[in-house]
Amino acid sequence: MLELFHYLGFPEVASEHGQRLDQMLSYVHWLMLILFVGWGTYFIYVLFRFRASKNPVPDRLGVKSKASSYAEAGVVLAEVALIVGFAMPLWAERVNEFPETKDTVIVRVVAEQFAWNVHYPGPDGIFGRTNIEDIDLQNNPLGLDKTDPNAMDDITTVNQLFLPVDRPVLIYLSSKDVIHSFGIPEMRVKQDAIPGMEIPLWFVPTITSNDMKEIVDEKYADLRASRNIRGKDKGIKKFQTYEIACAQLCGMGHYSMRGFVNVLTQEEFDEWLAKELPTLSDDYDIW
Ligand SMILES: [Cu+2]
Repeated sequence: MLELFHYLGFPEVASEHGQRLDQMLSYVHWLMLILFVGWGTYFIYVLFRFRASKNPVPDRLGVKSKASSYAEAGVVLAEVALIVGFAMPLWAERVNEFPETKDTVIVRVVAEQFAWNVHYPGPDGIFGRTNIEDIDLQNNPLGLDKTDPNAMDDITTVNQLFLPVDRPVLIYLSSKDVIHSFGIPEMRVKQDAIPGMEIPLWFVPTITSNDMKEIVDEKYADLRASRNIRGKDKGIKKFQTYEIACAQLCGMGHYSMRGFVNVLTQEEFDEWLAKELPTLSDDYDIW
């Protein structure tokens, strides 16, 4: 079933919980397929079996067999098993069991029309204060208060989220204006960003952007070759890096509200951090 999903364009999975979520999705689709075929066959049988030409007089007693009750009970049991056994534990883990370990990467993401502002707390692990009055769309979209000592080592980026692989990521998501939705298809993550609320979400990326590029290139090489008519890759997009897609229609520029998630190895991530940090302390006004 999962192979079929992928053939139909389902994105690759690149997070820890994503694997289990896909597995559950596959079970749901198996159940739906069985129901579709089962009920469809039964419907056609009934149309034939009780056709008017052979049954001119209605039978007022109806069906006496218990078979359909058993079938329905079976369906209910299967659905309860899916909800209680798979869906609820998975969801509970997403909303109750936030990572609290030391190696958790904590980031704030603030959506606005039409960009994703990313805020890292820096080495001190404390987010600098932000004020509405300090917001300057060009130079300080987050309104970071530059007089706050905790803000000295903070890193901010626009539309670029850098994450190390295999470490839990905890994102505090909010919005400056309207409702947006933070979606990374490969991470199986999607969460509305709501003004006035700070909503936590978490996941563990398991494949770096570079590795994913290789996986996707390899996987789609044949498909691309077969569809490559007159030099155009028909409908097959090349993977560059993971993307944050805004999944709520949030205004005229919604289509352009695209961010990038760079999943790096720990060394690459440290390099990136080291590169960002001195710039901030040397020239504090670059924001
Ligand atoms: Cu949006």
